[in-house]
Amino acid sequence: MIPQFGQTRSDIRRNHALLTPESHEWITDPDWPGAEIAYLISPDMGAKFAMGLVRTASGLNDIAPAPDGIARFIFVLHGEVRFSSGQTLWSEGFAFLPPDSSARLTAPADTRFVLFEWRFTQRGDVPAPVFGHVADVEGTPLRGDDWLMVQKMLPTDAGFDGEFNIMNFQPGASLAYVETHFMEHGLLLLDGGGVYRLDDQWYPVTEGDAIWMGPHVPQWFGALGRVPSRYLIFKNYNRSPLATR
Ligand code: UGY
Ligand code: MN
Repeated sequence: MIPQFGQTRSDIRRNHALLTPESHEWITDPDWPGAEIAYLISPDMGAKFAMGLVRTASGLNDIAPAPDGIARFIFVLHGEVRFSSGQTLWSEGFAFLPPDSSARLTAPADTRFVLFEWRFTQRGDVPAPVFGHVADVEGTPLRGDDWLMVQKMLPTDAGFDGEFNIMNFQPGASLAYVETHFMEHGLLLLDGGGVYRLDDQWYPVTEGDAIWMGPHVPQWFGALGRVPSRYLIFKNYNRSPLATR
């Protein structure tokens, strides 16, 4: 890719987007002193959630919780993230912070993580925070295909309004059919690559690429190459399309 001639693999459309690293715009945000953030997905493009990559320059010290009503999910890519509630996460550690969480966040220099934020749709009691590590999450075959294992990082009970999964594809494995569903996705490709079909486009994708899939967008992935592919994926879940978000 030669950006000096104006090319990018990024492609932002009405109902989906591919966001590739060479086009990331890193900004500062007064709510995150010490960080640079590339917001890749936002309500401005039509999504009902935000997804950003956060990297620390000098480090983060005692970052305040999200505004009222907003839930957060944090997935550590590199370095260390500590919470005032006592937990420490390392690479591939994750945290779900419900909208009423008071946990504050600290991280040393050279830390990178993915940040999701969304307006939480409460049903019954607000769930407690969840902390964990991908290596400790059991995988299950997607629709019986053991070449496509899904690790669900959050419990599936009715209190949760979304799911965060790691999808693990053996080389050559693919989604069984072209999915079309009202739920949205935010995705970060962690390893490997392949071809992602979004609407009527087929995109070559590789590690570090991010994708927004809007409601109802036809979607399919086939893993290529000689190593397994993995992606982190968010999906609003457990709520009817008419539930307010
Ligand atoms: O959970 C999902 O909807 C998932 N199978 N979608 C996807 O990987 N694009
Ligand atoms: Mn899907």
